[in-house]
Amino acid sequence: MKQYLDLCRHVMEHGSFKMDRTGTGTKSVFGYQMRYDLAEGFPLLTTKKVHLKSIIHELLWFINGDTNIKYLINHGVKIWNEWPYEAFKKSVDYQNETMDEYIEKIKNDEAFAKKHGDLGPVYGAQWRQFNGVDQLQYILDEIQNNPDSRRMILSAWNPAEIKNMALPPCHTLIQFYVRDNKLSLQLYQRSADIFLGVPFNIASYALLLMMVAQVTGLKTGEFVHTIGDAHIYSNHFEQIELQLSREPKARPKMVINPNVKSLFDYKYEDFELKDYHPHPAIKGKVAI
Ligand code: DHF
Ligand code: TMP
Repeated sequence: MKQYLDLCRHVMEHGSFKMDRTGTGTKSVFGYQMRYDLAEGFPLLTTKKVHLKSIIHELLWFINGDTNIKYLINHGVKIWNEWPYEAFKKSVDYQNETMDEYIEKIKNDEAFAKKHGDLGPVYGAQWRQFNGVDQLQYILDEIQNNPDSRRMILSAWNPAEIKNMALPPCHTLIQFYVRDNKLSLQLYQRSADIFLGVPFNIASYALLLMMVAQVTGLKTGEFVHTIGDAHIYSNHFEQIELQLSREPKARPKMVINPNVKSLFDYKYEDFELKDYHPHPAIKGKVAI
């Protein structure tokens, strides 16, 4: 996708060195915006293979209001493992378990999972019960009853609860917009790991937009992606350059089971990706 490659090029060329919380070091710019018209296909990167299964399960997990990694682990999704494991290592129950042993315990021991698999009140909790408010239901009601509204906002950033979260939300705020029977969504992402997080974030919010459009009877418009600190970690430069050297392929298509009528009824099997022919996957370390 040209938009993503332009972002990579922009940060590689114009980013300034900036140290960060993880001690890795980044090239960073402040403030950047991309637009994806969903009529042109599903915005999943083709310059590396992206693991869509993780993205779909993570999104269903958010929508269900879940914040425990047990659901993800049960479905073979590993992307959130590091953060609760780091918290577990600091707890009194830690007895030098490796990551694999920790994951086995989450799988097999209900009480252990409850105590040590939760990320705190992260996305799912805020989406469904921000101080008691079901923000997703509010958005659905507003789109149906008051589509011209300029108040269709969902915030994951809950200042009073940040201290209880394993990682403060990176995708902090979204706004919906309806015009000419088309639904658009804009994301404000405060902090963006361009190599690892961003390909997931683009596909995830594009999918959420399609899912909400289907259940509200609207067509899909644009996904607008606005970023605060847009950074490439110093140990991802090679991976980014490799992608810049690759020729992007045509965008794949996402087909969603048209029989689903409620946002809360979607299942993994309701999604089918077609015509995805990406370049090979590229590995990179995640900064913890
Ligand atoms: N921390 C940092 N430093 N960067 C992130 O992107 C990030 N993302 C988080 C939590 N903390 C983070 C949640 N999202 C991967 C992708 C997204 C994600 C976390 C991790 C990741 O490791 N992706 C690999 C493996 C994919 C897979 O196993 O499915 C990739 O190659 O895309
Ligand atoms: P920070 O809390 O210090 O900003 O660190 C969070 C890191 O995770 C940062 O590199 C951004 C990245 N990130 C994403 O890019 N997308 C995501 O969805 C998540 C959860 C994190």
